[in-house]
Amino acid sequence: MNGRWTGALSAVGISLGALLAHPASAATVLVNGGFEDGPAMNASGYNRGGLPTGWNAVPGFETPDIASSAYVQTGAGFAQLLGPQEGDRYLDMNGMSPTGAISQDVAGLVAGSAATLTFWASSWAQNSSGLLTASFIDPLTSAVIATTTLSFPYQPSAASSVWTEYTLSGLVPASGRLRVLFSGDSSSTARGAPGLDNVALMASTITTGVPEPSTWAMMLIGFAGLGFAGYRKRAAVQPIRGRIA
Ligand SMILES: [Ca+2]
Repeated sequence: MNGRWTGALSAVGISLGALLAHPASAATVLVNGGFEDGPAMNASGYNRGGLPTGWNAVPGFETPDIASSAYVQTGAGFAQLLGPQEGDRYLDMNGMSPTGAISQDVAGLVAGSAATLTFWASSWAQNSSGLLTASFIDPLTSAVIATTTLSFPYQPSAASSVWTEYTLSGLVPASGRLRVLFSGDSSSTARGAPGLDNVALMASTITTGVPEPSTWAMMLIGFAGLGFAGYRKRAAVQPIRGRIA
């Protein structure tokens, strides 16, 4: 196969590859990052032991609570607790006893691309100090790709508890999958782990389906190159036949 054919076929190959799978721009890929969807709240305005939609409980840990703004607003006895950072609900990482951990797996990401997790957390007023660990895990190998542990000091009142945004960055492993894991402080039984809300994962996703106009243009250029290479080959052969005749 001569160079022209190789080049033309390469162009077509790239185009077909782009047709089957091409990376899109970075997108938010987590489900229910604001913890707004999940089991119904009880009469006191919270859910204990139920999982938010899209999230998994991590074996070995208790399921965290879902707390809502109603919980905070249920009379003066709850005024020391924490309101949501976003929407009507957030997650109480204290869990039932003594702590909790949740995770969500995401697939179809571009291997080697950068992923950025953002989330908001805050101390619970009048609880003890506590820890929150956020991690990226490769679901296939269980390797820890990136992790950060945050400390939340004791706060005397709800007014002194402030939601703060945090970031975790890492590279998508060869599997194209990421597990986002949050775990509370397991060393304390004094309900010290913080509230968690408004979690988002920005990552490049591999998309399939109808190609974009630019992809069609690449394919047409590739096929045109293939036809042109065939024409040049026939044109180059013709004079040789002439001499033989
Ligand atoms: Ca929320």
